[in-house]
Amino acid sequence: MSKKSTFLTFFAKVKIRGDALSKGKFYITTAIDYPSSNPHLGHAYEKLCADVLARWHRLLGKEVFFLTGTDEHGIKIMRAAEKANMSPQEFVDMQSEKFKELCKLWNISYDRFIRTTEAQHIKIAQEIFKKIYENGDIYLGKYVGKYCPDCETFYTEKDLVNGKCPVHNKPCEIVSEESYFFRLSKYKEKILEYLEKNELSIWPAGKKEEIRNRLKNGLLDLSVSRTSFDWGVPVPINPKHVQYVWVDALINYISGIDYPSERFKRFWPADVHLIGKDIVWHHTVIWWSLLMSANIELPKTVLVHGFIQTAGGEKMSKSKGNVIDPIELAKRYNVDAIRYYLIREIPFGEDGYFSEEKLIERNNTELANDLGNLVNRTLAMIERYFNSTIPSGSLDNALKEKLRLQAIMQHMQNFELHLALAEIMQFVKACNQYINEKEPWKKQGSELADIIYTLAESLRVIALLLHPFIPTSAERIANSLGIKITNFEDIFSGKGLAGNRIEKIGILFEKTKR
Ligand code: ME8
Repeated sequence: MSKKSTFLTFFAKVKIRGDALSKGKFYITTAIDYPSSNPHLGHAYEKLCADVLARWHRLLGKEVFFLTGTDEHGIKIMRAAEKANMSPQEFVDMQSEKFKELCKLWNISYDRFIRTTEAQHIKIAQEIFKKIYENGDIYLGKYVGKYCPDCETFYTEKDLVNGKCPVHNKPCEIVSEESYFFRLSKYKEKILEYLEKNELSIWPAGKKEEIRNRLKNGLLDLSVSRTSFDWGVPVPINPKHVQYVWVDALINYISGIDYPSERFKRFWPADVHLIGKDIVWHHTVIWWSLLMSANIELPKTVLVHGFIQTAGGEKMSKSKGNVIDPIELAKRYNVDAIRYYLIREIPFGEDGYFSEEKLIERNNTELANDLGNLVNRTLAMIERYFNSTIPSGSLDNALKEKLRLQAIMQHMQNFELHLALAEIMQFVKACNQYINEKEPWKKQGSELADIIYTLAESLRVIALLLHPFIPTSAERIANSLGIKITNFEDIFSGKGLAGNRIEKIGILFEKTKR
């Protein structure tokens, strides 16, 4: 068997639920953020997790569409604009740029950034509303009840905690106005049935249980229009009303892929709607019912990440004013180090704390020491012993076996991003240990060539596997070996690295102090 095919053969053994490497599409969305104030770390974290998944599926060879954006209507935005002495449109134009800047700085590889004030979105939001109305699921009534403007959500007395919004711990406003209602109650049984039938409809399973229990307490029809302000999508059947901002916002997931065009047909249903734990109800009960009413297929998975809290354990949120500015953070630290830290530190699906000390610690030990040293030692040896050209050699089986590719694939498939990353870094450690044990500086001839070739090929696999997590650094490693990162198949079926000239890349991760 030729050397170049050894990793490929190994890779070919990896079969995850039969479809890991299948071609096909992967459509992933994040929540669209309220630009009523500046982006916070929770927004950045969500985009980061989606980016890791999007990049991973590109590596698998899938056609990926990654949608993110801003949710620009509603009373919360209107009030924020008033406070800033601007028109709502001027205000969201300014604010949405900050979310785009966040994406740029954090290297978020979205395919489309949607804004709900775009004409195309408004048109589609109106079409869907009309379709649901024509299907007999919308009727005119009067809403009298409690509303939290911070989460733009209606609450019943039962939902409140000590009479206050359960998310923001603030008193709700009393709303009493003519409103269109959506027959949400009609879909209760169908939603329960969908939850039963589809294993991955909501992940993690605990969140699914929460929705099931809440549903069992009953389901009321939903007020889907407002008349007391006008910053929203006009209701097509009665322009005195604007659409409830959540109905308008949820429709972004289909307007973002140009419903009902060819692109929509290609990518819908969404494979993953990635969201935070406070909006699971909206993305399951409300969204699924709207889709069912409009005769549109349901998304495959609503994937729920945890919340990032401040060191004191408080939930971080704009309305609480305890936010960490992810734009400022990205200017102070290597973005790959921030990305690495967040994914490695917080078990995906659980809440986690952000601590600058821990960020620095992981940067200095795992990235600068473990990964940086492996890259620098390997490149330095290729330069010194082989005049900067990767030698040909045989791969060391013992080291190769330490790459638990199957476990990594399985973790990614199970949304255990933190475990996948931990596994990859175990292999990095194993490579460093390999150098220490083999002592290449004491070897010569083919023995030395085998060690160096093994290290170069291992670095190539490491660069590829780390690419979704730390894309800039992974590309630097790949460039140093004279290769480009495309996808697994290309890399594993491409020719071996022997004969490639290396480029030294300097320090991959600087050690930092606070
Ligand atoms: O809810 N940690 O917008 P949003 C992690 N516009 N994630 C957090 C977080 C934290 N501390 N705080 C918020 C909205 N998030 C709506 C969504 S989608 C059709 C409309 C997450 O700006 C939150 O859970 O309040 C949500 O997924 C996203 O950030 C946007 O929150």
